[in-house]
Amino acid sequence: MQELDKIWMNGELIDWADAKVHVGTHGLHYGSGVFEGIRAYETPKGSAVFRLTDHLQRLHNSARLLNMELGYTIGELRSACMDLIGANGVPECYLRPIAFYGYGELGVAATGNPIDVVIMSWPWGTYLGAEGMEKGIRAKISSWTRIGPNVIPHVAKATGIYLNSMLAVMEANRAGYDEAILLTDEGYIADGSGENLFVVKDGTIYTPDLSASILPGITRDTIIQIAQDLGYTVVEKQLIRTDLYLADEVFMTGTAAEVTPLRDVDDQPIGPPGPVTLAIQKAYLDTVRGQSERWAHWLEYATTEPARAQA
Ligand code: PPE
Repeated sequence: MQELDKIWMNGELIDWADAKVHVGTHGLHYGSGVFEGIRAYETPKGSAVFRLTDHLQRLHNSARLLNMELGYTIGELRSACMDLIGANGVPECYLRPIAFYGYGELGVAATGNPIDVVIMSWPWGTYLGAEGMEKGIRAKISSWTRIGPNVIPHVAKATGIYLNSMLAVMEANRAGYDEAILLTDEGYIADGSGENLFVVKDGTIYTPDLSASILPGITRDTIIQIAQDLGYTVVEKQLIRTDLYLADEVFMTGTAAEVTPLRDVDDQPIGPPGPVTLAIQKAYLDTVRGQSERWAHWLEYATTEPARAQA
């Protein structure tokens, strides 16, 4: 990870090296935290954070589901993100707000533990590799089932949930694949370890509906709107693994992964990235980079004009 100058921690911008917690932190022992992943892009009008308010709204929702009082409004966190971008001077970066039950008592019930709220930022290139973005990645259905609505609320972007993702992606990587696809308890397609999934068949786009155990992805929502705008029909419904094997095109979406094509699933070839995936990938990248008037309202410009990072 490339270290930058500052981290925002509990209301203050502090030096990167000083952003520490005690080993007795509740969140470390029990995974009791919530987080976000947000990208800021360099655009012709300066650094713009993509759908920042929507991400912070999801952070608030996640916190609510873990009975966690963040102590900062969405507006305050929004200003904190902007201040951090300005302080670090890197216009194109990944932002990682995280809130967790802090140091106090140990024991599972977190009653009385303080809540620590932190925002980090650092440059993060392509999630699944530049080659993956261009040529497509290889994915494998995981032997791990996606956590379901009565296990941990999957609607929350909670830190503990990511053990599920970690096991799945490590299993896939060890077997020689780039990414894992998790199925729900009932066997329907859920999501990747860190992405939502889309299937293209006979010109129509399909994606698992929100009642499947998926994270309600902000990129997913973005892609649905962009695809409809481009004239495609998007159907949200339960999908099964053979829908992937027989698909014309499959792609994954996420803040980190952006729009990443899949070239095979479980060694069943899907082929090189197809026309629908490529059209949507281009429209998405144009949108986040401020090249699209249509979706300009999704860009929230950093208030301070950050200096370019020193090479
Ligand atoms: N599903 C999962 C399980 C997930 O983690 C993400 C985001 C998504 C779907 C897509 O959500 P959205 O970013 O709102 O479109 N994964 C984040 C974390 C990745 C990581 O490795 O850390 C991300 O993309 O930032």
